Amino acid sequence: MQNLQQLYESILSGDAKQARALTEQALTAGVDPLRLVNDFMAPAMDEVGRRFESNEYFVPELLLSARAMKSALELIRPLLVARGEKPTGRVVIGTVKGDLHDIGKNLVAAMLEGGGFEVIDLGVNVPPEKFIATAKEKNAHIVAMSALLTTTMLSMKSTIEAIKEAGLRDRLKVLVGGAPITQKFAAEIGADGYCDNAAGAVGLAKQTMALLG
Ligand code: B1M
Repeated sequence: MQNLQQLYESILSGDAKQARALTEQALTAGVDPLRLVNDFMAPAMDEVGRRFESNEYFVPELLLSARAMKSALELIRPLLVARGEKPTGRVVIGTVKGDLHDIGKNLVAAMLEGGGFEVIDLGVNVPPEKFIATAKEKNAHIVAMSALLTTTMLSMKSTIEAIKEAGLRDRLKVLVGGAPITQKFAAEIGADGYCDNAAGAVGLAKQTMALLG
């Protein structure tokens, strides 16, 4: 569909107004919101990353594309959330300390809500003590962490260690994700699960709830 390819282009060029208008048109025409994300919006952000890496784009372009992506996602998020059924469990989610990337984390949060979870979103740059205090206060079943930088992914390890020290490790499960994270890294730091996309996070969280009994 011509318009959907334009959606990809508008995010790539950082045109928030056009990205939002095209998203609105596509949703009105009945296009599945997840298809918009997976087939056009996320690939556009991948291309933005590739251009950044090869010095074709710099931080201002990154910011413009992120703004266009967020603007389009504002229309999609409520639709993903509305798919939800009864609460399946309570998840505390955040992007780890030192990391300000939140587009993927927001998608995961929306999908989890849509999958029936109660989600407490702590935002970005979340230190271990904030994950712990909130998990305790809200009696969370799952702590989900996102990291996009190779330098901040190590915060996941320190958060898991802090959860252990706080005596909460037996009471809750820890899930991790984000572009630089792998299954191997997740296992090394002692996480209970990893997945590489927002839709997969729902299945993973449901399987994890089953383990809690
Ligand atoms: Co930055 N950035 N960035 N950035 N940025 C990356 C991550 C980078 C790979 C770009 C590149 O060089 N190719 C690179 C990291 C390199 C590295 O670590 N080795 C990078 C860099 C270097 C930086 C800065 C250091 C740049 C600078 O200032 N010199 C800086 C760091 C700031 C900080 O965090 N302290 C920085 C800043 C920014 C912006 C603020 C400009 C902006 C973020 C805006 C925002 O999020 N509000 C930004 C952006 C947009 C990107 C790229 C281009 C796109 C990220 C994105 O939104 N992807 C990114 C390149 C890339 O990833 N291709 C890049 C789309 C999103 C849907 O995917 O977040 O991967 P993602 O989420 C997926 C999955 O990973 C998974 O599900 C999501 C949906 O399917 N998932 C989970 C994510 N979290 C999960 C948690 C789970 C489960 C699954 O829990 C269970």
